[in-house]
Amino acid sequence: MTKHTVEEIMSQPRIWQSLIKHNENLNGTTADLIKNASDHSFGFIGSGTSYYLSLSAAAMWKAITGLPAQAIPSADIMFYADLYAKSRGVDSAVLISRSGTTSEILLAGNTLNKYKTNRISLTCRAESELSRMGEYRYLIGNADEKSVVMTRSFTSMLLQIQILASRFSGNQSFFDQLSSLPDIGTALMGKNNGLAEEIISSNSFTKFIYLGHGPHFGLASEGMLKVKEMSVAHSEAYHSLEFRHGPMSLVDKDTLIIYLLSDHTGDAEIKLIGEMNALGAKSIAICETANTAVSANADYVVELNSGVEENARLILALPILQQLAYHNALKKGMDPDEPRNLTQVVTL
Ligand code: F1P
Repeated sequence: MTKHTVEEIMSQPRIWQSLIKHNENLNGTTADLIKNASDHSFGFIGSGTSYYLSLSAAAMWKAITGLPAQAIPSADIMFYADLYAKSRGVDSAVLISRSGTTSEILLAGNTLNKYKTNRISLTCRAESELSRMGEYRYLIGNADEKSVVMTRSFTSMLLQIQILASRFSGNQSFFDQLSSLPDIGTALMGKNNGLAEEIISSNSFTKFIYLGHGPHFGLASEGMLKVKEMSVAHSEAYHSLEFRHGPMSLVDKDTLIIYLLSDHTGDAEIKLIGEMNALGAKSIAICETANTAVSANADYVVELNSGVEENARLILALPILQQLAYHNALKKGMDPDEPRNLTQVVTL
């Protein structure tokens, strides 16, 4: 069995560090983009993992820049372009794709070109069609993966968008907080080393539920996709309190619920942990710091202790989500590097 997936997961702080270093100074591309798009409404567009990345990116972008923003699945641009085109929606579109060759993102980019939308391409693969598309182009070559399943490409492309948000808003403090993530990530992965394996090996989960609000919903969706792709598990993602409105009927003793706790929901999400545990679920709470209520209710707690604001620390939650998926695959005798039914690139 190859080891691409685990190596790519573990390499994330190093890749983040090189990205931060590359962006230490405001580069010409970004300076020009800011000049032309400082009052634009933004669309963040992608497929699969890159769409889930867009969900978190759009929420973060609105909070940090104050500009309107929305996440759009690439195929929606193909079929409903007029809903999103310049006159009624996005002035600038960030086209996100690790491979840069996914059919839907390329079709979306070509469609938006007809509407004269300002296009910003973001990919991990040089020489890909997307890397040559758009009025502004960003390439994070060392975040690419050999694996089918995206891990470091997700966190690195999201970090690149966070860096852009700091430049758009002239918020050096936000950039400085982002700059601390590689060291914090390294420490976190060291501290939590073995935790995902312990959680998976000491339980027999058949259902995985990921919950989060605001910028955390995109992360929850990505965690859901990882365990599905790597281990063919039944997994679902919801905005946390939405789970009570019907989907909680699924909860039983074989259910693991992962809560990506927000700074904004007060006790509401913590109360939900207790309610779902009472139905038999086990719970992992991922939070900045665990208060007594979180510690009393959650079976497992992952404290980020980042010291940075909510929209700066988003990517820190990903390694544990990726490792849960990885170890669930190994427990089921599957090879995370060879996920069932999947290919690295989806072409129509
Ligand atoms: C998007 C994607 C991935 C999925 C698989 C196939 O790729 O759908 O989300 O895990 O790798 O491709 P991309 O457009 O970001 O290259």
